[in-house]
Amino acid sequence: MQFLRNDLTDGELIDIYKQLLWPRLIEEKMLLLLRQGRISKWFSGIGQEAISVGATLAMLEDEWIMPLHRNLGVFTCRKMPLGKLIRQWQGAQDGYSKGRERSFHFGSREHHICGMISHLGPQLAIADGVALAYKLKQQQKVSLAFTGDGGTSEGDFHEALNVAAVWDLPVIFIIENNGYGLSTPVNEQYRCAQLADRAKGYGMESVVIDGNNILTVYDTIKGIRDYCIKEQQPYLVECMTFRMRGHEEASGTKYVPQELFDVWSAKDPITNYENWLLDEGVLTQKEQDEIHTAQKLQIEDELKIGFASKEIIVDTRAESKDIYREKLSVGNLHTSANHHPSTQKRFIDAVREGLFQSMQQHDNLVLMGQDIAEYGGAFKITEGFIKEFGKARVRNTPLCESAIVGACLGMSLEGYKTVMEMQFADFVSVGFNQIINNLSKIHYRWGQNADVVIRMPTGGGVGAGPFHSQSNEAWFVHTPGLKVVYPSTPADAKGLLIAAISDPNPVMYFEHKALYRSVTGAVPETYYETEIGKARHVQTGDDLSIITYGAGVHWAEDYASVHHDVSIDILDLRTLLPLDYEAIAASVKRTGKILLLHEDTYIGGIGGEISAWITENCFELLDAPVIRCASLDTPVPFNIELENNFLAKARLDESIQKLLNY
Ligand SMILES: Cc1ncc(C[n+]2csc(CCOP(=O)(O)OP(=O)(O)O)c2C)c(N)n1
Repeated sequence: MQFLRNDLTDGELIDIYKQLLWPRLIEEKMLLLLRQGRISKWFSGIGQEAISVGATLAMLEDEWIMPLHRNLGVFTCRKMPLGKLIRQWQGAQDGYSKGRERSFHFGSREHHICGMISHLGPQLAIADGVALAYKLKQQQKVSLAFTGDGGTSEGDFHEALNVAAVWDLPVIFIIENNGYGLSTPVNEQYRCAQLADRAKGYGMESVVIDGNNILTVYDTIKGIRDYCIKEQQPYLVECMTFRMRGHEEASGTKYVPQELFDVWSAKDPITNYENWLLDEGVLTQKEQDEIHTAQKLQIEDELKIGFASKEIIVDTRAESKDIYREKLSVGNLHTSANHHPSTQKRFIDAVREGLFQSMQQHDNLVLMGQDIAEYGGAFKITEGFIKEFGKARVRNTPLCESAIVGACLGMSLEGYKTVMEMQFADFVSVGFNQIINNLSKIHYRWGQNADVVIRMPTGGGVGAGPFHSQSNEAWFVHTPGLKVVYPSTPADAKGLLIAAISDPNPVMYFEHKALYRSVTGAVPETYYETEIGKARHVQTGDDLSIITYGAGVHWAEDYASVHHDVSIDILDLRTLLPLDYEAIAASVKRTGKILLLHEDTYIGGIGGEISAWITENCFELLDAPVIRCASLDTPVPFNIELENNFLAKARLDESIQKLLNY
């Protein structure tokens, strides 16, 4: 192995040696502890240390890195104390995630390390978001993300690299090509000669390097970092290396031919570097022994700290509280005082006004979506926005929902707010993982918030067929950490959008397409918030309550306006997560007969959840079973007659009569 010292001093070469050796010795100790049953699981990076260490040392300390499960060297080079790391790996209260995360699935703002989720690929687009933030702030910085060879087969890899190229982002993508993805060898993973060749297809530069040579990795990444900053471009680096142990310790290495171990043992990154330092006279044998001894002693000391962690105190309140970041300032709430002056506005214009005023209010707010810039979005909500706010803040995105949600999260890491427009709520399915597993869980896992709003043009009734009509709010209500809002009036459309944007948590904002141009109402002209988590009592009645939201509110109101013989109480939920249980209970108390009405399909719709809650908590107040009126359990059909039959509205009268006559 050829080492090129360039202009590194002896002191710097020795420092690099210490940083390289440290994760190896830690791992060797961990493997011992694993065999003794003192730790439960270990993902080994033995043989690959030069990549994590060389790359991290080449970066500034406050540049974000997105590591994976074999990157202990990233954590140690960012000077995370080993004692606390051990607590983290044991699931202790005083680790980096309050006992909530395992192995390397945690991050730390202090160390500019973004914690991975198990799904691997999602890390890459977060790096895009961070790089975009650096670019918008005109900082001379880059972000860096890791992937394995296996991870390059994920769609997230393609999306993230494409976005980085199209947006000219200063991101370094490192592939650690260690020959296997779990047990799958690379010839069953991809067909190109080198993974770095893929860069050409994205329009970015790339290089293949020896990932076991610490000075090569360090020098290459340093140079690439300068390039990315100067040229404002991404770069793909393929580091050739080998995984010397199993995927994780329990899984073994039987599927790996012995010759490969022999070849790669000779290329061990630490022994080779050590020998070179000795040959060059940079290090004496005595100094090398001293460094080993000192590090081993330090490990023993840190182990004592690590294993002396306090017993975990289980506190359910703290568990629930930490799913959301607390909102520090309460906004200008929608009250009768700020109701004036108001103007009659269509629902769509209210959404637009809420978005526009939020852009004026928050300099750090950036909009992202397909066709939202010059074209103004599929529904023209952002028409004219680039004239006012510029293309940097109103960003057309390539067609890649997953990467854009990930990029929004990356922007949060650097203090930005983002609103992403899903062109149709249906398309969220291809961005699902980032929402469900990253945005929603990140605050609970390691205290980082996802300051992201996803606008979801939703619902049927417009003859748009199965993939432009779905009601999918229930998917998100089932995910702790998200907030789900769903306005039915223009005033709430504006107020809830403003509230969602000023909230530091991830909010799914559903806007019903059929209401856009069919509903008009008084909308205050000021910048105001409709409080998230509070239902609206639409009208009082005695015979039965309709608890509903979105289009359902209008169906209920229309019904009540022509059926004067029935006295109907109507509650508009406005927020589906968290639910306003107080308002629900009050409605049950008023009538004792509850109809849950929603456009979503019957099985698994939120009506089932609310019904269960009412039965558990308000049973004595009921005069009849809770009844659900929902759409049919079929996809949404295209033909308008079929769609009308599909929608819950077709069964509203029948459901009301059933309840009244109980
Ligand atoms: C989406 C997803 N599918 C499958 C897995 C299970 N899994 C964990 S690691 C791994 C192999 C990853 O291989 P590679 O990207 O080459 O990284 P390496 O482990 O070799 O460092 C697999 C299949 C996962 N974590 N996430």
